[in-house]
Amino acid sequence: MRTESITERLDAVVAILEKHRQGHLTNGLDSVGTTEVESFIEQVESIDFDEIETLTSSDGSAGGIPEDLEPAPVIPRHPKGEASFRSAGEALIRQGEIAAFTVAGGQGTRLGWNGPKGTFPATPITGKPLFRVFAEQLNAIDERYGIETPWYLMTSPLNDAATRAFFRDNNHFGRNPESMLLFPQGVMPAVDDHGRILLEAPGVIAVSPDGHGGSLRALARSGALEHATSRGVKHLSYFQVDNPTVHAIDPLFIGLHATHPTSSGEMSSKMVPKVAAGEKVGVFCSIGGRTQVIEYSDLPTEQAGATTEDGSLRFIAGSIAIHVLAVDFIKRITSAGSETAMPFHHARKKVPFWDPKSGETVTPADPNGTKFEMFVFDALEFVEKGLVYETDRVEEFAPIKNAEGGDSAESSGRLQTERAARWMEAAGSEIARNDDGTVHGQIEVTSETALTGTDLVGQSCPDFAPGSDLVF
Ligand code: UD2
Repeated sequence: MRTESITERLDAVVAILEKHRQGHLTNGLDSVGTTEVESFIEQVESIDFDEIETLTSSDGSAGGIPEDLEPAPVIPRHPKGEASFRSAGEALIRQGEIAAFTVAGGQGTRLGWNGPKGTFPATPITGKPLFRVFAEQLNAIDERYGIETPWYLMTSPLNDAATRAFFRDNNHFGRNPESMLLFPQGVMPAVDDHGRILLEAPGVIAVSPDGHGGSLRALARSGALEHATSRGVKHLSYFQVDNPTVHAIDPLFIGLHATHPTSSGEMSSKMVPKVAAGEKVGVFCSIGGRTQVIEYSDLPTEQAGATTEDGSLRFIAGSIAIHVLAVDFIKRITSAGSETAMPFHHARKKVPFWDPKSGETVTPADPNGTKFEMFVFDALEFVEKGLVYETDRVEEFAPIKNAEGGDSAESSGRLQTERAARWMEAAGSEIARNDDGTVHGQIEVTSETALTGTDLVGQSCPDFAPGSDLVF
């Protein structure tokens, strides 16, 4: 229990602010109540001002693209020894060494959905929310391997309560709540162009989530890594909340990560070949022999468009933000005093702020501030041998990011149907297709029925009447 009075704590906080030339943050504090003052004190106490000073004294550029940039080596689909790598992955799953890890702390601004993104209806016919899609996959995995897969779910302070309520209201979609750990990610203050932290309202500092890269330190701070260790979990299968076709736990990928000679078993990633030079996905590269991702916005147009002799893109390995990370690796790079701190990226944004002169909140028309975010793929820099494995876009990349157009619920729904149709066709079913090759109708295959196309082979699939909605 704290023994200092609120006045003493406030005095200490004011001194810190003055020292770091952030004294303006106390503007308007005399107009708010004691509870608000206390929460202001807590906000200030949680800020690492030295970190902010370091960040604001640089422009955030990574120092340009290195000259020795090469495409990263990629393990192709159906690699040599596929069956034995899959068995190795299955053995790890069966031994309880694998947990699922979903990052769901994003604000989902582009989607325009009023609630956590994981509550968004994602499947084309029954409109199952994203969280349910993942929970059902894990239920099927548990059933198949006779285990209870721990599920770590990172929220943000902005959507944590709503996410918890959603799971509670839906009986955790059949998951044991004790095997689920929800925890909020950290936040970072937003600054103006002079490095001054912005106020959202009197006594309220403008903060935003610290990026999906913040998930690694959030795993450490929340006790999730200890939870994992105490259950014998060695690796986390990492995926984003926006992709309903992700294979939440993929035996082959896990087996490659843990046992392939070109992997150090620390962090592995999936890629799909980019469809166009300008596609908005990070690209796997090799720098000084280490695998890394260059974000699409940082890859110069010249390199993004460069082609090989056969005309395909030279930097073709698009990151779909699916990784497996070893628990020990995350511990190592997040431990106190670690020299492997991940960098922050600077993003110029429109940040609404409270103006003490007018006493009003201003919503700027143009970017007025900088937010700081970490990216999880920057952890690759600390990986000795980072394996990249190619997967098929239809098979597992149908993200929902936008309200309409590309990467929307509609485009994702079409991909989900296409995947189901391919699975059924491979199992011998007839699927009616339109002249342009798209499926004439919609199909949803539940995880209980099949986790992959192979699971359908030998099952009798129902008939698919052209133009119908088929769920099975
Ligand atoms: C991300 C990748 C991009 C590509 C694409 C694939 C970055 C910077 N870009 O693009 O290279 O792989 O995904 O779909 O990663 N999130 C949090 N907390 C945060 C910010 C994000 O949990 O503070 C989660 C968010 O809920 C979502 C995911 O991270 O699940 C992706 O975030 P995004 O939508 O900002 O990334 P995007 O689509 O620009």
